[in-house]
Order: sequence, then structure tokens, then C-alpha cells
Amino acid sequence: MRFQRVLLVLPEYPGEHFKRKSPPVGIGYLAASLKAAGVECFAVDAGEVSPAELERTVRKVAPDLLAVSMMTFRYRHHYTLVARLKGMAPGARIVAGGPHVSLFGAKVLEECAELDFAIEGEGEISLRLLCEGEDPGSVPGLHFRDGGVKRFAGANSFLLDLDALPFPTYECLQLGRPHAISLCSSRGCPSKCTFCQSTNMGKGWRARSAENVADELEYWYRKGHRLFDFIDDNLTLDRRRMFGICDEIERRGLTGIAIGAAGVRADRVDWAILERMRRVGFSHLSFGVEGGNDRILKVLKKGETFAAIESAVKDATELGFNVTLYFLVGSPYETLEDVRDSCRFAAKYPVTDAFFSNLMPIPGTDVMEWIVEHGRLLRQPEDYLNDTAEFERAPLFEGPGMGYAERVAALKMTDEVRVKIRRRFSQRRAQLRAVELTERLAVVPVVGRFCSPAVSRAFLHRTLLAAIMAWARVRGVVVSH
Ligand code: B12
Ligand code: SF4
Repeated sequence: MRFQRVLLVLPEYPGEHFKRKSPPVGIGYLAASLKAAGVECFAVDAGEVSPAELERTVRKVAPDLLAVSMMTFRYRHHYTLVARLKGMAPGARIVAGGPHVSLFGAKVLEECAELDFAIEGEGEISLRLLCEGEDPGSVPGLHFRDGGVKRFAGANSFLLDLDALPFPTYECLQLGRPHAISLCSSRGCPSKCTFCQSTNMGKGWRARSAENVADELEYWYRKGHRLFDFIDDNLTLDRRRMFGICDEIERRGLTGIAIGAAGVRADRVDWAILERMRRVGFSHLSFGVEGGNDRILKVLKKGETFAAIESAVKDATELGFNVTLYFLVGSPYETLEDVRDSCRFAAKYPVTDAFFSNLMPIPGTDVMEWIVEHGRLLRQPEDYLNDTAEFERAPLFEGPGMGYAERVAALKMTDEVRVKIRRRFSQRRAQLRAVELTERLAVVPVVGRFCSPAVSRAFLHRTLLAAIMAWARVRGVVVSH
């Protein structure tokens, strides 16, 4: 069975969640890989179109394969979407992939009757093979139905040569001009944080070469893009590679860019590397702090010391980065006093923002096991994963450290701290703008009111030059230019 027309579908995430500001990288990679194999590829973000528009798109594209990307978060909504898609295109087959499938495998086929296939792990090769008509039994990571019996083709190994992948393409998404371009320069994470579900990309860290990363940056740069976001979990794990990326950005003259990096581990940066990054255009860094002291970091198996985190945040703010900090509220054994430590640290340095997440245990993580053993779930995962919004503040479990009331108090306290931090940042930004404007007004002389800044700058330049030459003549110094 071959598939020639594929519609990639991103489900909607109703409610208050982290919103995507840039195109989805996973979809971009899948589209590029299918395109390279000659498969016609389209994409739609169900969160960005009305149900009627979604249906119109499905009918217009008339795909023979619908490929739905799934996170565990809101998974029941994704299953409903699959059922709706089946109704819109009864003749098409449907395949699911993404973190939810990597975590639950065959269970996804069991729970979602309308699904024909599910692919675990990275989809570039497996989805292509499925479309090319490879026998399902030999497509790595593929779960499929064979005469009513569910079968698994075997584990999908992680891609090692990431440089060999074509750059992601977003043309099929018809996004208009995206706010920023996301870049994924490495995959996988060797750390063992107990709250994180990072099985999707594996424990082995795999990286693209500095040249290949810069090639992609330059590719987007030449198309006029200037805002970039690295979405890696561990952008700076290999120090030499990070310096290499900075060198390439500089060597290729990619100036006037602003780059953000969400996944930077504090113990993997120092002043030298941060300074280098700042100089070539990195402007925004996010650090996962999670807890306010070493005791909590140890419980979370964060694998770094609080001193390392503090040093990185101090350096980054001194170097003028916009810094966002991420904390968890309600970690195992965390007390109200520990949460106060988090709040004190969040307010200590001039950061741009600090997020305090109400810890939402994801199945498959150590935190979930801990709760089952030592605490008490206040709501069942299948409920809160499907009806709780990311920013809701009702505690989902309790355990030694904090009961329900303390958790509510802790979340309220962190909300207040965040308001203060954001207000402080707005004030600082307003002050900086005021200074900038005053300087600009000082540069543009009175004539600036009657002509363009360029003309007034030229006027100022000539006047200054004339003044310097007059001064030189008076002092008997010869000035030439
Ligand atoms: C960037 C990012 C976001 C962005 C954009 C998400 C997006 N849909 O593009 C934003 C900020 C919006 C976001 C939000 C959330 N995220 Co997020 N996010 C990430 C992050 C850091 C990178 C994702 C990425 O682009 N990876 C690189 C690409 C290449 O990988 P990929 O997207 O997984 O796609 C590959 C495979 O999964 C597979 N695949 C994907 N889709 C499909 C579909 C088919 C049919 C097939 C065959 C294969 C396939 O093939 C792709 C290519 O190899 C990951 C961590 C990570 N390292 O992956 C977390 C991650 C995906 N997020 C996670 C979570 C929990 C969330 C949130 C619920 C809240 C939160 N705490 O962050 C919200 C969800 C709300 C929402 N609106 O999406 C979890 C998901 C866990 C799970 N089991 O579901 C992850 C894994 C983080 C973690 N370690 O816990 N996120
Ligand atoms: S939280 Fe970050 S560092 Fe920790 S395991 Fe997850 S991806 Fe790795």
C-alpha cells in the first residue's frame, strides 16, 4: 500500500497553554522528508482553523493518508479529532506519531479505534517508508492492525546523522510570515530529571555539526528572517560545537539577528560562552531552575547544583540577555519554605520573567511513581491531562512536604512574585527606552524637526568635522581625511 498525498495534522490544544509562536519543527521535518521522497505533502494546524475550515481543507486536499501529531497532553481530544477526520475522509488511512505515541505505543491503537497506524519515535524515515509502500512489518517503530490483530514492527532506532536530514519546510502549512523560525540543532537528553518525559528523543544526545546548523540559519536569513529560536533540550552540551556555531554566524556575516534559546542547562554555560553567544546575536535565554535550593534539585535528580544555576543566571543578566526562569511548584518533599527560596531567587536578578508551573505529573515519569508510592493524586491523570489547562492553579496531588492548603498558598505566593517581576521588567524596559529616545533626540539637532534623520545626521557629521578641523587648525595639527 502506497500513499501519495499526505495531510499532516496538528491538533488543537484548547484552553490556556504555552502557545506556539513559531512553526512546528517536527511537522517541518516530516514534510521535508516526504517531499524529498516525492510524496505530495500538505499540513494544517487544527488549532488555527475553525472546524468548518478544517473539513474544507481535508476535502480539498483529499489525502490518502492523514498523519496526526500527538502529545499526551489532551490526548482524548486528539482521539476525537482522529474520529472526526475519519468522518471527513472515510477512504483515507490515519497514522499517529509524536511524544504520546512514543510513550504509550500499542495502547494508542487500542484506545483510538479509527487509527490505522501509529509510529513511535522520530518519524522522518518510518513515515517515508510507510508512504513508499514498505511492508508494515519492516517499518521501524510501526504499530499496525493485521486482520484485527495489533502488530508491532519493532523498535525505531534514533537517527544518528542529523546532518543528513533535509532542513524542515513549512511551505505546506501556509502560515504567512512566522514570528520567528525555530531551529533544532540537537536531539535527546542524557539527564534524568524526575518530572520530565523525554523518552521521545531518547537519552543519547545527537547533534548537527556547527556548519550544518549555520547553513540552516543562513538559509532562513537569506529569505529575510531575523528572529530565531533554538528549541533544543541541551543546546550547549558540547561547548566546542557551540563556539563553532557562533564562529560560523560571525564568519557568514549574519548580522542584525535576535536568537533565543529555551533549553540551556546552567551547568553547561559560563561567562566565556555566554559572552560569545551574546556577541553574535543571542538575546534571550531560558533556564529551568525548577527548585530554589540544592535539596529540591537533588530530589528532582536535576544533576546540577544551585550554585551553578545562580552563576549562569547572574552572568546572563549581566551580559544583557533577556532571561526567563522556569520553576516547578509542588515537587516531591518540597515545603512552603522551599517555595519561598524559589521566590527569593526569582526576584534576585533582573530577569524578564519567571514561570512557576503547577507540577502536572505526566505518566511514565519518576514523579508519577513517587506520587503513587508516597502521595495522593487528587485527580486522575486521564482527567487532568484532558481537561486542565496548563496555567490552572488547582493542585493535582499532595504528599509529604505540602498538603492541599499549603499547595494553594504556594501557588498564590508564586503568582504574586511573578506579577512583581513582570512589573519590574516593564519599568526597566520603559526606562531604557526613555534613555534611548533622549539620546536619539540629542543626536538629531534642531534641523531634524524640518528634515529627515539621515539629513540631520549628515548635517551633524559635517558640523562636527568642521569643528574638529577648526580645533586642529587652532592647535596647529594637520587633519586629513
Ligand atoms: C518546542 C516545544 C513546545 C512548543 C511547540 C510545540 C509543537 N507542537 O511544536 C510549545 C511551547 C507550544 C510547547 C507546548 C507544550 N509542550 Co512542548 N515541547 C517542545 C519541545 C521542547 C520541542 C518539540 C520539537 O519541536 N522537537 C523537535 C522535533 C523534531 O521533534 P517532535 O516535534 O517530537 O517530532 C518528531 C517526532 O515526535 C515524530 N512525530 C511528531 N509528530 C508526528 C506525527 C506523525 C504522524 C509521525 C509518524 C511522527 C511524528 O517525528 C518528528 C520528527 O522526528 C519538546 C521537547 C523535545 N525535545 O522534543 C517539548 C514537549 C514535546 N512538550 C511537552 C509538553 C508537556 C508541552 C505542554 C503540554 C506544556 C509544557 N509543559 O511544555 C504544551 C502543550 C500545549 C501546546 N500548545 O502544544 C512534552 C510532551 C510530553 C508528552 N508525552 O506529551 C515534551 C516532550 C517536553 C518533555 N520532555 O516533557 N512545546
Ligand atoms: S528537564 Fe531538560 S535536562 Fe532534565 S531530563 Fe528533561 S530535557 Fe533533560
